[in-house]
Amino acid sequence: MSNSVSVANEGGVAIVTIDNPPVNALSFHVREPLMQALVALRDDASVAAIVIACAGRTFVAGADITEFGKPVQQPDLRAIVATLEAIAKPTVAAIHGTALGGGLELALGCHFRVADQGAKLGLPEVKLGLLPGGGGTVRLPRLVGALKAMRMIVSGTPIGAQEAHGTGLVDAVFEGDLTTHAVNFAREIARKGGPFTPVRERDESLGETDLAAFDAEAADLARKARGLEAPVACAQAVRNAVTLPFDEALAVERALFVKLVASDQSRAQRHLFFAEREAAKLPGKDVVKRRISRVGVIGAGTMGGGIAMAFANGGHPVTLLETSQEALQRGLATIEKNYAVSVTRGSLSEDARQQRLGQFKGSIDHADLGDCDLIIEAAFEDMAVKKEIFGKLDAVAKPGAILATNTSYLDIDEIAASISRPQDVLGLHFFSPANVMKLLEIVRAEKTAPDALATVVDLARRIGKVAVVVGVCHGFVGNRMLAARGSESEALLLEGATPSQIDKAFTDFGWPMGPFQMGDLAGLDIGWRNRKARGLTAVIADTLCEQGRFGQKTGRGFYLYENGSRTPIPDPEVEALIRDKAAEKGIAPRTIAADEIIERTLYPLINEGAKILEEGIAARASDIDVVWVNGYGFPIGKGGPMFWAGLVGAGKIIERLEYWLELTGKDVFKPASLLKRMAESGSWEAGSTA
Ligand code: T1G
Repeated sequence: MSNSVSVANEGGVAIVTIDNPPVNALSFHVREPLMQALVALRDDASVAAIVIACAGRTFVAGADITEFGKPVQQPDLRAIVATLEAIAKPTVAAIHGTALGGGLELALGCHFRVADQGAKLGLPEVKLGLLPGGGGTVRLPRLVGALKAMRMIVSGTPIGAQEAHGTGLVDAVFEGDLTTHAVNFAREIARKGGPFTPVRERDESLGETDLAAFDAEAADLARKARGLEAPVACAQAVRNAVTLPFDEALAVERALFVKLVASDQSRAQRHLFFAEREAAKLPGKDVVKRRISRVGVIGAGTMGGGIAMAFANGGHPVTLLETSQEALQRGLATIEKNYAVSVTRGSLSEDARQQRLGQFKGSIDHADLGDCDLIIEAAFEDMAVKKEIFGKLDAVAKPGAILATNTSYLDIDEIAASISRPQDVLGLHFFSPANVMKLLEIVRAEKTAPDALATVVDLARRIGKVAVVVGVCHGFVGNRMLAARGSESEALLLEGATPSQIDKAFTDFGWPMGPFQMGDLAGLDIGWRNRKARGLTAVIADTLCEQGRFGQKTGRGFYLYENGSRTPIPDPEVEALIRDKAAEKGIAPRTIAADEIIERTLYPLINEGAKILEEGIAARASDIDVVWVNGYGFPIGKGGPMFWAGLVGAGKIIERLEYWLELTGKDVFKPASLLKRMAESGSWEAGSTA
């Protein structure tokens, strides 16, 4: 056989083992010997049954995503599944780890599937801007029903082995040596004798499909897709499984797959898949990481409480420190309430709630942080306060403890220089709510030790965060670019655009919400405090804050929010205020098109990203995309600001930036030199040649 596929024979039951680390992707060097093995075993009269298993940590986790966009090498997955499904003798997939995408489709080509109790099964292609292209949209509904299949395929969320057994996706769940169980299962099936019905012929449940309910749910999912094509195609393909003959539905699935795999949206989402993994890779050789068990968090407010929950949720004991018992109890009460809400919603079991609450220890004495391996301060955003805290940590923290600040803006080199152990200092910039938002900007200060950095990058992944290592500058990567994106917001208002028009231009682009809705959600007072600290002004937002209009939390901001509702209602008072301020500045209002709004907000965003790359604050353009998709909701179908710049064309962006520079004279429109090099070379790699 080959290194990637081997065959053993146990008393007439053939075991085909796929071995393609790390996730047994169905690369060509797996597919070719796998097809040869299946054909040989099909024709081998001494073989009574066939088990397909995988070596390593998981069953096949999908097609090889790196092969997409390249010429398909035969046999492709569809040919393998067709051959497998036509085998008359019983075939059994032995599933452990994660059977995902093409892996589950391979298993659906078998008569039977058995799973380890810890296994997960799913069709996550939608997350890559695709749909299952190996028959999953037509076979899965035949086992679990059309509605369940649509939900699984449109969400891309895998299900556990027990649930899969309950829905008929797997035929047995085992504990212990899965392959032995699978061989015994296959032998028993062969002994009982056939015929063995392939999944393609098991369409008894499809007739019960309530198409009206299916269509209603599919329409709702399409609305939530916010312009993404794959979710809509997934639902359509599953519907075809109900309404069309098998082979016709399969042909439509293939046509949809071919269209999607060539689309910009899928290229963007595949870019993000690899970008997230690339972002966690540090230059240089591997270093020994420090051991992190107990985590100390200073500050039990919104950020500190969320950060504490993020670590408790990741299984770490947490010491939560506040300046007073009253503040500490308030913080702990908020944490308890948050967990209680999760239990009520059904997203957390009562046992898990108790277990997580048991991780917390409260204190108002810094000395109690002496046994912490990592301490994160989430105190008031003021340099003097941060330095005072780090001074105390320098005295009480154990040697080798990592000392992190959650600051959003402040100079971490300055904080590190104020204590005796700058090598242990770095930034962990969480995004609110810290127990929910995936992004974690890990700020590498000038003197941060490599092992400290590697330790927190690994720790981030283990607590379910998407880590991006960034350098020290005002606002690091995300917030610095956010300032550039917002630099024209007030000018656009004063020139005639309303908050609703600007926000609609953003949501039509694919953002979950526009800048003014986002400001009202986060609280306008945060930006107001930052501007005052830096001697900056924003005439509209400042005036709103002076009137106590901080956004949702005060029921009024750029919009009105009635009776605690989160639905923004345009406020004529705000629009009148904007008109008055414009008149004071002698600005005559005009109609502003959505394209202009996008140019004057997102092109400065990209330009600032180019400057950040030039300065080495971010190591890769794809790191910037990971920040913006995971921290700010940049539409995944556009791949992040830097990937999207490639779709728009750097040359066009430069031309428009220069137009607005000429008109406004503002620095945000001055094209970065790397943006110009991108226009020439087509690559963000500094100094790259085409
Ligand atoms: N193809 C190629 N490489 C892959 C891969 C894949 N399918 N999955 C993972 N890798 C690489 C990944 O880039 C990383 O590389 C290493 O494996 C470890 O991954 C026809 C069209 C399985 C849950 O979408 O969800 O089948 O960084 O860091 O955290 O219908 O990998 O080490 O160089 O993520 O333990 C459908 C994608 C494909 C599953 C494991 N399948 N993978 O998570 O490890 S499309 C998927 C995952 C398809 C068919 C369709 C996760 C994982 P490197 P990792 P992990």
